Amino acid sequence: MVEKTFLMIKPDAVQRNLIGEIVTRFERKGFKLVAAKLMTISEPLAKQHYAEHEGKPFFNNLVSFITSGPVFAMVWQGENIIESSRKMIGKTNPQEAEAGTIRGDHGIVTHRNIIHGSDSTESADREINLYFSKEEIQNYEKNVDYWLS
Ligand code: RTP
Ligand code: MG
Repeated sequence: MVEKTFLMIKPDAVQRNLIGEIVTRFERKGFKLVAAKLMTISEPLAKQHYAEHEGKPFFNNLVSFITSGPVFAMVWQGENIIESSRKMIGKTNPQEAEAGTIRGDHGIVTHRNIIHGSDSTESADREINLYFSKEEIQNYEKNVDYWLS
């Protein structure tokens, strides 16, 4: 099934010049970028985004980290992309994430783990709507051969 998911390059990876590296992985995989923006998340938006973790010991640090600098928010589209992108991202703790995954290849600590990805169709819908208006999401076909001639 063709799905959309919300992926967000976190402030640590923006600072470390990893936007291009990460976007390239999803492009090479064959997924389609349908929305993107560099933005700074407000505290209320951060709390809404991570509402499921409210009250947990790491919640306050998570909110201050995610609001500490620009993030690169994106919507990607593709077959089974929600599960597939979570696999490409790897486990929450980069030290447990397999080599070859984004967190496994580029991260060291859980509190600075490079990228966020929606974990279900419900979270994908919710998160896409939190960050993007309908007008900001593109609906387009790709035809590489056309643009090469
Ligand atoms: P994310 O939502 O950011 O994509 O990460 P995730 O699904 O892999 O992990 P999740 O359980 O949703 O946790 C959200 C973020 O909270 C931080 N965290 N710290 N035990 C801890 O110290 C702990 N557990 C989670 C991580 O930064 C994680 O990405
Ligand atoms: Mg999560």
